[in-house]
Amino acid sequence: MTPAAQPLRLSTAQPDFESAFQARLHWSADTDAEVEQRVASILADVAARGDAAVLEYTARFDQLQVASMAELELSQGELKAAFDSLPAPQRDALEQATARVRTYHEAQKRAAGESWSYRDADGTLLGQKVTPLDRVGIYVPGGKAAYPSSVLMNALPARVAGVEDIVMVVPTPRGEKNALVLAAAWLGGVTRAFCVGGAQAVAALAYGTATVPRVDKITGPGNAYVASAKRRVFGQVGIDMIAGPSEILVLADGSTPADWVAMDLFSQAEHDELAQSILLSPDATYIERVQAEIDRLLPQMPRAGIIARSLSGRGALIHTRSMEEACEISNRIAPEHLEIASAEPQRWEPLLRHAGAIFLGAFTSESLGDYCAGPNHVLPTSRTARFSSPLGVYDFQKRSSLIEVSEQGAQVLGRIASVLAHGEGLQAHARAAEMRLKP
Ligand code: HSO
Ligand code: ZN
Repeated sequence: MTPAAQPLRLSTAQPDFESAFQARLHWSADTDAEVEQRVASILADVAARGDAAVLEYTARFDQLQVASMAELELSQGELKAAFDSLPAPQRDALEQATARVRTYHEAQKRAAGESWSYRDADGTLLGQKVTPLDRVGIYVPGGKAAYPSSVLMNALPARVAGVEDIVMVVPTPRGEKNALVLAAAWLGGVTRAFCVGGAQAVAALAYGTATVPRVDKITGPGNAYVASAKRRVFGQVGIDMIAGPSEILVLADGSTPADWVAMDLFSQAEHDELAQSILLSPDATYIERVQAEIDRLLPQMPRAGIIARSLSGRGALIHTRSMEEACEISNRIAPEHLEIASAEPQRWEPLLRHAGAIFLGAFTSESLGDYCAGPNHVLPTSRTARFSSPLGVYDFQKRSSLIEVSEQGAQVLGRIASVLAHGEGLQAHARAAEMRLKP
């Protein structure tokens, strides 16, 4: 028997809307003290003993026992062989997704990732030089959350940014490799790959071992151990973000077929029992139709249990007074994925400010964005879209300021700097500026 999926029903007109709405949104990434302590000790151990510690943890947690780290490395030949072994439709789909995601990120680099400079009237040059990181690590989860699409979404922007070394780590319990993940690594331009996971993999990337090269930044999702390890190594290396459960919010004016919207709500719910799917609509009968489609479609879904628990535990169908009010509520939620299921998406898009990705119109299913439209599917979750952005080329670049002061410029800047340096009591600063003044 399929459990029922009953998202919370709310109406913005009900007197206790605000408290019920807040309670439903609440999600906390509370860290578990025991996880924290175990991760701290794994990190310290890998820092001290390197490969030997990584091998021991891999044997213990992944039941994968080998004599040396070299045996846990996947060669380029193995990655390519995995790609070649796929059925043609999977090979083609991965190649097409790769091409589209690469094209999108190339455009992103041209628009927002290039160096720039200008010259003052006195010939002083000021600007910013953009350079790629030298080496990055990509964490790829194993087991039920092993997503080849995520390998592409992490590796391709790094590649487009110009990162030379992309080191992938992937837990491989009992040595069972996922051919699609290895194939995506091959297409994504991963340069080295290791069958290692968990906090020990994050430690190996952050500190380096005799075999695993030390990286400058670690990206990619993982379980509570991986998230904790990423938080702890932050500062020694960069990290991308700590992702929470997936979210989708659909803003509907009633014009998109109700079964399409029901399935879009399922698509994020099936990721995780803690995923959040929300529908906002001013059309009460449409909300009833979506609930009816949820009931009709759910028994057909292999992951019905996860979907039902996600929708009943965290989902909501919210009746609003208008589309304008629905947009305001959406901004307060700042969802990871926002679908505008409307006949006039362009009318509402300008009202929507906080979302990881915005999908316009009935044909733009969120799932197309997860795989192949082009934009990145690594997006800010848990309301962080208020202040952060999708993973992009810019996450694999850094910026250096450029300053070339002309002799003439030094006369103007020298006087200003000298006054301010004396004010701060810093004589050497003042003298360095004054020495370049013409008498
Ligand atoms: N929706 C997920 C990404 C994903 N979906 C991977 C399918 N595969 C987080 O945005
Ligand atoms: Zn997804």
